[in-house]
Amino acid sequence: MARFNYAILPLFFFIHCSATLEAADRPNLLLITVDDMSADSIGVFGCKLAHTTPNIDRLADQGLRFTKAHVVVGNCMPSRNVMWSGRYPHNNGVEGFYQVKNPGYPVLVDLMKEAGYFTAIRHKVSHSTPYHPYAWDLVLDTLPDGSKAHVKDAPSYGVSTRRGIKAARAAGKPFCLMINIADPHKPFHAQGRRGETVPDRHTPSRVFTPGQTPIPGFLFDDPVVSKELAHYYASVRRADDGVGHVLEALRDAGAVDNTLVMFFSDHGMALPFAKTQLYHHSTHTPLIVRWPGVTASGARDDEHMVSAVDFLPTLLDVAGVRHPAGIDGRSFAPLLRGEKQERRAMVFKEYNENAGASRDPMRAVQTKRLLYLFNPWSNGERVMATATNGTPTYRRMAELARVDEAIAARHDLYQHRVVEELYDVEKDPDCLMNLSAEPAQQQALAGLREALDAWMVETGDHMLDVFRHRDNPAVREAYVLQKEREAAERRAQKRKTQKRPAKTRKKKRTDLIGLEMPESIQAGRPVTVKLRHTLENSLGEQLVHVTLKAGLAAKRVDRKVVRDR
Ligand SMILES: [Ca+2]
Repeated sequence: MARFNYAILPLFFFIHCSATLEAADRPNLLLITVDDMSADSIGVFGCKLAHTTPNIDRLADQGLRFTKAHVVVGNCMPSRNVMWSGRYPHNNGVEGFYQVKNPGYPVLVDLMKEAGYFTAIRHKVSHSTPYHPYAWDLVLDTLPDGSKAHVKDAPSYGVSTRRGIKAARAAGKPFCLMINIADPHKPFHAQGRRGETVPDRHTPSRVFTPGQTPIPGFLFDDPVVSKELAHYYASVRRADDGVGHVLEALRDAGAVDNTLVMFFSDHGMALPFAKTQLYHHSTHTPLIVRWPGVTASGARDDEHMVSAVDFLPTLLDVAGVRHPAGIDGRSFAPLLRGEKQERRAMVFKEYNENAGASRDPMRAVQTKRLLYLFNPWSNGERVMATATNGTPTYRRMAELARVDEAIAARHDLYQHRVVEELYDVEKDPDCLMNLSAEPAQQQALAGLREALDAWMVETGDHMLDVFRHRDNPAVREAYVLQKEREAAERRAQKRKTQKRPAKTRKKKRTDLIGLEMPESIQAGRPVTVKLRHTLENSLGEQLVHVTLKAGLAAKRVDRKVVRDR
């Protein structure tokens, strides 16, 4: 509490005076998120594999589901910060995985606390607010015996929910509970680091075999991919188990009738072309809202496009709390009541940097039919750094690219992209056919560029100028280099402040590895580096990580894990 944000106190005062509902009249809010789950992994959202999500499907049957909802960002911390600030990344400052202290704007936890709610959170605490620890009344990461709950333990999410509700009741307040389930984030159920099957004591209520799993159209049919997807879908099922435990805890507490439940995923699956991208399956989120007495059972909204930037203003409306100034989102509360809303024909999407502070900025606008992407980082040489590079599926794609022309083309696109992409997401949701050069699409393309320009102006996006000069490679490159420098400086600063005191640092061994480099290295010629190492038996098996970094920004271009043979 000592670090409470002074900058936003005047806003709180304003909100306090204008609140229209008494705390006792407000519904409880139960926000359930899953991590890295594609929308179409869920039964009611069209999963081609049966039995992945019985609990989530049941929730959808009892509430309203939005079939055209999207998150703004394809990776975790930036995506979640959009939701709980109601601001796009370029306005909330959380463009990557770094903290923003004294952000100068209130987030969900501030606003709900001020409105009289008891606020509690399970998991993803540091990713759900601009800095950590934030002002939650209670963090639910520990079990009643004081031990830390395992994030892959589905029943523990029920335990956390029970504890949160109990604490809110003891405080005499309605609750705003955010339960962030860790599945199907990597590591997938029973999947080892190299894709092998390993023991996993957190068993889902159902597992799937490689032959059963559907292969997303943006990937390719291969035993390695199929095996990885079997691990993924078992993790989807384990996430669903977690949702079941959370909803059971709510039922047991007798709180179903006065609680709004909102369910969604923070972005798509952690495989190539989904997570860390802005493609359709990267951002399509399985949004479900069950608000007893308000949402109709089994209702679906296929008409309106809603965005995660709208979550905060919507929840503020539900709770009768006045919106703070400066938010980008717009409440879709009327849609919960089954009404219609104008200006819900498109959503805007934004990506800036990955968890390793590598910058590959992109912007996108999506309508019900079309998706337009602008990728200024694409210069023909730069390789996108993404978390999905570490997957067996990616390694298999790189391997097959050497012998299979179609996979080689996909691999090249994955690594280098092109500056502009246009997809017909109605016919081609996997985004396989770039239509940006099609004469028949030029009018639609111009309209989308115009819409993106207007959004950049309206929201004060720092990419506006480069977007307007998108045909000039030098302008694009200068922008990306500038952003890479800023990210590198931020990372250096973070390392400096995170350095542990000398006494706790282990003394490094410097005598185990020797490198033999050639006397001279010529561009374009292969380089042979000899690695000599002397490993003591006591160290057991070791893996050698070889990372190739480019330029002064030390941007990672490739990384291999080498096993001693
Ligand atoms: Ca995530």
